Amino acid sequence: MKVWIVWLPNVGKSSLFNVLTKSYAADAQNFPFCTIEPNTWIVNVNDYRLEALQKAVNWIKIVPANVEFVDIAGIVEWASKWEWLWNKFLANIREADAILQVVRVFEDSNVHHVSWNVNPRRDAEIINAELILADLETLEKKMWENDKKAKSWDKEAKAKQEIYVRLKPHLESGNLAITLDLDEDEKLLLRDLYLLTFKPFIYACNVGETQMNLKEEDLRQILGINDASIQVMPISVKMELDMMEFSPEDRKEYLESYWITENPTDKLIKECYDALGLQYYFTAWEIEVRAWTIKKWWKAPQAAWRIHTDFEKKFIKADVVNWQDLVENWWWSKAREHWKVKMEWKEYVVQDWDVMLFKFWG
Ligand SMILES: Nc1nc2c(ncn2[C@@H]2O[C@H](COP(=O)(O)OP(=O)(O)OP(=O)(O)O)[C@@H](O)[C@H]2O)c(=O)[nH]1
Ligand SMILES: [Mg+2]
Repeated sequence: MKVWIVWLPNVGKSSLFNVLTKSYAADAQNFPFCTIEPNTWIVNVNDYRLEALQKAVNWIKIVPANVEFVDIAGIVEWASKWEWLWNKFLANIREADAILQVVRVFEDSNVHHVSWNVNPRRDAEIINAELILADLETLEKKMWENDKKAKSWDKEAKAKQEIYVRLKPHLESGNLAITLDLDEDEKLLLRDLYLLTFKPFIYACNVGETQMNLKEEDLRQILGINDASIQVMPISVKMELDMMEFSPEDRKEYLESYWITENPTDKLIKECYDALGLQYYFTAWEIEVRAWTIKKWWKAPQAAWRIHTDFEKKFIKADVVNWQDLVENWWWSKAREHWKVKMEWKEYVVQDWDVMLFKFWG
């Protein structure tokens, strides 16, 4: 699962990439188009619950979930007219499972802005207009092909045609495909277009240190984004860069001096992970405490499949305990004694706080 970091040039995309990956893998310098070739890195989804479980049961190893980030070249107004750069961008970004937009909100006259002044709402409109234009082009091509099929009474093509006809004016009025009102079946029919604005978006507002306490509503207002399905959060890349070499304790103290209690990078990584429609459950057995990535709403046998493909068919039942109950009781047997472990069957929908132990045939 890949999250692409997108926005105008010189806004801090590569710096954010370095911060998220705790590396200096991406070249981040003070000039536009510093990045041309994509940088890719797999990042752990840190979760305090894994550490709590590890401490409680005293096992050696933690295996967290992970997510892949890709840092790319900036896009500019009329990017679609710069053919070589634009085609490269499009060919790559279609692979993205979610798009992380890094918005420049911080003021710093030493850092050049491609539009000369800081105006997040205008910039958001520029970026979205380019993405929407690309989608319109894709849609128009597809409509043309699909109309031919629809004429020959292809049922699916007919259904698609109806959706396309609604989508076109929606995009033309400057709206993202993801904000079109569609039911689940209709959404499935749109999937094969790989539209850029149909992917989940997360806005990371790169703010100055003193703006870290801006609320989500304030940021939404600054950006002019009302849709609740689009995540918006602040991060100060500069502050994060300053903390790169800090110990966890120093980092905590530094953040607290700005009244920040939650680790902003961990929070952003988790937001991206959530936006991908993913969640995890835990296993805590033998030598390791581990987070297993599954899709939201997966049932117990599918969750078992993540561990081994055979396990879905061989699934009998699962012992399920809330991570906190396992931590408080220090061990499965104690948790059982206190009636904290439930037995669940095939239809059980796995929850984000579950620690699971599966029983199989054979
Ligand atoms: N003051 C300040 N400067 C920042 C911040 N984030 C990034 N910068 C600076 O902005 C400049 C550009 O940063 P990059 O991370 O290279 O930006 P980019 O978006 O990857 O740029 P391109 O690859 O050219 O599109 C660098 O000089 C950074 O040090 C920030 O939060 N505050
Ligand atoms: Mg860059």
